[in-house]
Amino acid sequence: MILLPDAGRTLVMGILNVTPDSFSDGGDFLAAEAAIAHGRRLLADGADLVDVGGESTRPGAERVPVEEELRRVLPVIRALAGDGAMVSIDTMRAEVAATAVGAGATIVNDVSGGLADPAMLDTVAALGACYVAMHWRGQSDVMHRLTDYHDVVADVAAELAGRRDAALAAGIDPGRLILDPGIGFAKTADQNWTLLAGLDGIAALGQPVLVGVSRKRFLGTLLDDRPPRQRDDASVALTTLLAQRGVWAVRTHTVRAHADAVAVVTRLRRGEASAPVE
Ligand code: PMM
Repeated sequence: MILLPDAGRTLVMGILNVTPDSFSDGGDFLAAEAAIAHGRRLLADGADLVDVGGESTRPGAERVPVEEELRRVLPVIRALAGDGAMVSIDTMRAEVAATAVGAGATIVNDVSGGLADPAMLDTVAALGACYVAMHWRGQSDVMHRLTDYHDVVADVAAELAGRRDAALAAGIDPGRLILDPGIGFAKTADQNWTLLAGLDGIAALGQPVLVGVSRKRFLGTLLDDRPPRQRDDASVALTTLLAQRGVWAVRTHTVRAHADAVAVVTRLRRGEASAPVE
């Protein structure tokens, strides 16, 4: 039986984009061997799980055919799961989710929260896999136009509650369901900050929360338009704050620094618990 991992601290999910056009990996890991080696490095650096994706979701990205998505991810999942690693599959397609779980993935990470493929929720329920439902309003080519919110925290929470209810109605086990506010998806830079500040509103939905901020554009906007790889220190700073707020996991490109940040937060918590009462 597949259980949701729980280490008593924030987990670190390492990103493995097996795509030629990922804005931050620049296609370095297109070849399966290189992708597998990178995945093993993420694990050696302290990743608790590796998120393997074969389709870019960066703003403006076009969809890839399902056969190509499978061709990219399957050898990588087989190798890493074969090593004993915990693997999630980053896909919006039920067919890819089912094939990936057959190859050893235990978590389906769906940035569309079940909206892109009507078969997704039933498929995940039948697989008995863990499921990440992210807040999403539309595909990457149109999402920049879908940023109208009355109150971004309340609206994202309400829309995610709808996805939670749909997932549970399809038969996904509540103990295997994770929610994600979808930082950078159909949100302006300011809306991302408001949402992060109001993350308690997402946690109040009663499910573990995953957050992905690593190298995202809103950090570039904050830092005088720095390119993705120069946003890593800011990403770690955010992870530190998110770990302090008890998120279930953070999704990141640079695992070592994020795992260190989580270790610091966890140790400091223990120190607080054992501090003498004045
Ligand atoms: N972001 C990206 C891709 N997949 N999955 C989840 N659950 N949450 C995210 O925030 C998320 C995701 C896009 O980022 P990338 O292109 O750097 O992988």
